[in-house]
Amino acid sequence: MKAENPILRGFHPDPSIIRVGEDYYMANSTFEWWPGVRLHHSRDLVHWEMIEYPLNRVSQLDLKGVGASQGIWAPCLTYDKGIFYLVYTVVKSFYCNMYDTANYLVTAENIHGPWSEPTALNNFGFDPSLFHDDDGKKYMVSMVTDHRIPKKYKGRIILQEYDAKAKNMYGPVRYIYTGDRIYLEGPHIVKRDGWYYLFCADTGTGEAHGQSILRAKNIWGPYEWNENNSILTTRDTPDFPLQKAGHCDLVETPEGEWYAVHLCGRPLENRNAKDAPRFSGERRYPLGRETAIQKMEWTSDGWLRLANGTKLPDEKIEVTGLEPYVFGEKTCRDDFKEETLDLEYQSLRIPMDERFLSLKERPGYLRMYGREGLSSKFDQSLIARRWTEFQFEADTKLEFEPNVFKQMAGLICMYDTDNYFYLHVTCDEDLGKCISILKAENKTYTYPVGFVPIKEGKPVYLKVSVDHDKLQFYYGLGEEVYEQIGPVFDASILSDEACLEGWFTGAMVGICCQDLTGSGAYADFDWFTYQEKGE
Ligand code: 6LW
Repeated sequence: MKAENPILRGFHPDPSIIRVGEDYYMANSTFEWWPGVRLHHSRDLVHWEMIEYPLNRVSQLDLKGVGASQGIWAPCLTYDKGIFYLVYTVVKSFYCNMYDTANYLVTAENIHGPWSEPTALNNFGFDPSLFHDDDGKKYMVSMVTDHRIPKKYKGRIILQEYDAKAKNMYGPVRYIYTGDRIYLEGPHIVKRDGWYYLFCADTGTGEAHGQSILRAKNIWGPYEWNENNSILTTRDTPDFPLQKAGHCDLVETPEGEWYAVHLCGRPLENRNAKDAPRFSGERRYPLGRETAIQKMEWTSDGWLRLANGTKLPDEKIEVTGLEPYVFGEKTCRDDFKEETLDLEYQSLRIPMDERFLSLKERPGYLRMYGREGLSSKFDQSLIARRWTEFQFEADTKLEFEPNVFKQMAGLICMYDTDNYFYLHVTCDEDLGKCISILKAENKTYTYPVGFVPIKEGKPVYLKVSVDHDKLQFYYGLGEEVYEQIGPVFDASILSDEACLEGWFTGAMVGICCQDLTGSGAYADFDWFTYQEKGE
């Protein structure tokens, strides 16, 4: 059975994986998108199904006001004696070259929840990872970087004990890696044959990214450096289709095979890429950082390496010893007939509760109440899903009768609150109901087609078609017959590389409604589709 990389497509960075019996679970970062942390399930490491967001109550996670690419960073999922543990960082500000990085822990007896209220961990690193030792002790390993002093004190790894009964960190905080060789982050500890392995992402998360391993007989060190580090990287192979490889976590199958999941990025071969100098940020990755899987092996002298004998990830790997376990195909069309929203959708920073939308008010429709504007980091009425391929189409049908220019509803392709393409229905004092496109590129706003009047009282069909770096909108009035609107946009601006405030997420497509008058005008969405298109 072959796993085709990436196994989780579109914005799914910082994977953390566990096995519990026959089940594999993986957690990924969600940043400012609500609810927090995506959990996927698999039985065969090839097919994955999205199952849960463990941080789904405001009492657990309050993201109002957080900046782009802040919020939830690098969750770590572990399991010990019947309990699931999830530790993660919540970033709320970046100032003076410093992130504040508060760490939290939630637990559950069932992966589907309920997940506990968070315990704040008095620990000052980020990318926390919990390690459960055989003697019952628990440790938290995390990374500390001090950006106040350029090049100094960067990428250090700290270790401290965690007291599960008292729910607190205790004892000394010790540096087990002081940053002398390479910049390390995203640490995990793995124990095997009497060795403690410190398994870390190295050299940032961009095109120079890699994965390194160190080992010690004592958990507190000293840790021995592996002379083959980085054991996984694409930093020397710019033409390789999976770039940015690194930030791994390990899992062992019941048959003793080892696999690593890691983040990677598929570069868009857009006009910027051709002559761009390496690591210039000109090569763009609108699908964000995605999750891939590699087969690993232990060498006779007790080090870990890729089973393919190189440092380069495989695009496809053979998974052995596990029975195929396939999940039902998901349809690409959502008719909003269910009682709850599909798990693929996320909202910005806040839950989409009844203050923002209703699936009951008009059965078969998603009624979305207009709230704050698209720059708001507080109460936006918006749901979106990841772009998962370079070619796709998404469309929606909506009924919306705005009576002032401050009311808008439509279809959006967005990276963050400063970068998006928004095809929407609104109202103009002179023209009446009209359709328009708002483009935001790092806070520069334009209306490339102005305002095109349309008839009142008719449903509007809105569609976007994305083909690599080309993004084209369409609309139809009263019936599903589309005509092109607006220029071909450069889709690559919706990427970590192009957006100035955030660097860690990926492009999304969704629907939203704004009413800046505060009177709660609503739009009724009949359906939303997202369909990948083949090469
Ligand atoms: C993650 C850290 C990182 O916590 O990016 O560049 C953060 N390094 O490992 C977000 O993915």
